[in-house]
Amino acid sequence: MSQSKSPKSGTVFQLADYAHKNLDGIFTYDAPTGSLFTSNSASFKKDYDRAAVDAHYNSETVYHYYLDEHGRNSLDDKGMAINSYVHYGTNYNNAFWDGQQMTYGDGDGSYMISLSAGLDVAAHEMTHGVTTNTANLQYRFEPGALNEAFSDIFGALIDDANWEIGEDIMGPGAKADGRESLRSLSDPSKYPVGAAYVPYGNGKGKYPAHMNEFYDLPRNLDNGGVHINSSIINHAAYTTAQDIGREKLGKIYYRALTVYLTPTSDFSDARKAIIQSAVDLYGDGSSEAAAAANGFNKVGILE
Ligand code: ASN
Ligand code: ZN
Repeated sequence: MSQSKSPKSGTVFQLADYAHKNLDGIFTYDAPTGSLFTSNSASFKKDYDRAAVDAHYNSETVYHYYLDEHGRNSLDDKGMAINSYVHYGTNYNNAFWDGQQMTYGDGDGSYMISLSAGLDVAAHEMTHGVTTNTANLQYRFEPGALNEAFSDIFGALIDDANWEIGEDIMGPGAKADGRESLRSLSDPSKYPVGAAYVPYGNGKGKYPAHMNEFYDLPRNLDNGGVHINSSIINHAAYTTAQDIGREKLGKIYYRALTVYLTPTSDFSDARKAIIQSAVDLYGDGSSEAAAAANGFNKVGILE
């Protein structure tokens, strides 16, 4: 937060943070006006401030994770500003990275509440920024599902209380329907996919946890299932973490994303990249390399 004198109303507080060395800053904006979030009081206590404070705080946490765990200075590793827009649209049940910045909806209050309240949501969107600047996985079919999976996996590593995505942003209506989170890495198939996707799967209509449940979707449905088939990779990562823990999982997957994967990498390429990353970091024949392979074996990606 920074403070400045305004000629009209005395002191104005802004969600603008210049305190991090070699970082251009962390900024949070009001989407309807496009201007930096401001308040006349340092506490930002108004209801309308809540979403902005959450986005600001969560993006700093994600920035610190990448810096402290991976030595990465912001999304581009060159200290680019971290910009977030809140209060986007009306009853908007989503958040997105648009290639340059994060945007969060308020939710409709029933299915979802303000999306910036989720640390895993912020981490998911910001990881899209890391991916754009590294592997740059194409956002369709298997490369797109990998892109989505890396966002979910780092979302779950950074918001490390559980292996669920979105548990803090589900609204009362969703919860009444048994939807406690958006996706689960530990048990993807506990949730149904949208009705439009069902005919392209095995008929059960659940998120897939194995290649034998892969959804063969056309490009015009979720870019060929990027948010659906990602669950197969999510579950591989979860399985590996059960063997070696979250920290080593993060090291291995970060190396694969930033060193080996390319825009057209598919699931088979991901298996190779992730096992190779484990070998690089922990050695050939290490238990970490075995755990990396075991995760992919579990979900039926065998070569
Ligand atoms: N929240 C979604 C995502 O980050 C929005 C989208 O589909 N682009 O993947
Ligand atoms: Zn995403």
